[in-house]
Amino acid sequence: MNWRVAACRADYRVHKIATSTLDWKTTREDFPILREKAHGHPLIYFDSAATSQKPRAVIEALRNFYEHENANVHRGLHTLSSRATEAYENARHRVAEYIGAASPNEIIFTRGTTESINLVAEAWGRKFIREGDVILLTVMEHHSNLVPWQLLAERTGARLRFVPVRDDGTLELEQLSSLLTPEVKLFAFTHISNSLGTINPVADLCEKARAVGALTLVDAAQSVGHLPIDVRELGCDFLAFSGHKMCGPTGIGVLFGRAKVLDSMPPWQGGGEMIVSVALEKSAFKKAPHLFEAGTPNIAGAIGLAAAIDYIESIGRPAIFEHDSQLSRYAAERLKKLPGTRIFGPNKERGALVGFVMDAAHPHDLTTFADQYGLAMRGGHHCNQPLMRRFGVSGTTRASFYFYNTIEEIDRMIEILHAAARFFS
Ligand code: 7TS
Repeated sequence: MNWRVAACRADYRVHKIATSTLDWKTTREDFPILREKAHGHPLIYFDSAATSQKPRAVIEALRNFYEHENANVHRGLHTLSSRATEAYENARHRVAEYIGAASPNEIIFTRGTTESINLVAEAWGRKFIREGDVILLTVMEHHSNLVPWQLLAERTGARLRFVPVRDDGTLELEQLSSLLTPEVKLFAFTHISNSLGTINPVADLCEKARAVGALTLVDAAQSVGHLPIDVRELGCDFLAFSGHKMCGPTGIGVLFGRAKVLDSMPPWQGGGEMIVSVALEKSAFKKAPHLFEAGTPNIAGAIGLAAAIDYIESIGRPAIFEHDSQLSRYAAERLKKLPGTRIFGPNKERGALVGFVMDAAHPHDLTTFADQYGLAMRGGHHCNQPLMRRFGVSGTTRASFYFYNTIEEIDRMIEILHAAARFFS
């Protein structure tokens, strides 16, 4: 099976890629912030699931834009405006290539995953969802793939259904045949869980949804910077992600929508940029993607995101995936052996993170303790309150990784956690 297909399927064999030929230590030097200290200790940044760090190439792209190209887009006839417009539209092309979209017109720039999902719930949902319709979700969704659907359901009388999660952190897929009935109009689910690390079989789920006539929305916030994604191989109708979790700036994200679906949708926000002509009582609108980008967009953000894509592709997503997987498997193995520690998520393949709880301390106390030693993790519910409830905990401590992290940093984390266990008990 080719790598890209493997990345889309449940069958996640870790392909033997010569990661040893990549010099990860040199790659690390591309990230100036990793030289910072916290409380006098070298920083160990294990919070990339919240936001990744930024390589110099992205920082330079932002600086270059503001120093040489800054102007508004799509409106001025002067030199800088042409430069800015060209750079912004090139960024759209770059994103389309990166996720295998058929056309740049399928790429809408948003503020991030949250805004992308809200756009679908508001624009698509308002037109196509009626009382009695069903939106199918899973119990492992981030609040941003939950709350917009709750709001839509309240407004329209639609119902929400949920695919349950097994004890091992995978979805109860055997329930799908009874959940995916013809009333289901949309199945929205995450590619990789931000608390469990579970990698869902996206292509299979999309195929099953299509069989009952439901559209699909994939929340790719935790996957798009870590492994190859091709929306046509996945067969999804929408895909949402954020730039800041994949080496890009904050405040920029993407909604991919299949052209036919976008063309069927009314606008969401109204304003400049999305119109062809405006009279006092009525307006005529542009087509997608501009229809969904009212107002001045995050121009620098889009250009920074394109630089992040170039940077990630210069390393290669298969290599990144393998490196991340090695880190998370190693961390899971070592954490399992820590006395009084429970880890969450699947045993075999997992995304670049491990969530755990230690009997000795509450996740907030543990995370605060770790920070004293320069170790940045996240403690809490990770915007997954229903999932935490499912596992009978109020929160977890989460160590999340990216290709700039090392095995030595995980060894240091384990030492710090031993010290925490001694301190708290
Ligand atoms: N979906 C998933 C799976 C996520 O992990 C996140 C952010 C979002 C959606 C929302 O992304 P945003 O960029 O629009 O905020 N997750 C996390 C996290 O796990 N810790 O901090 C943010």
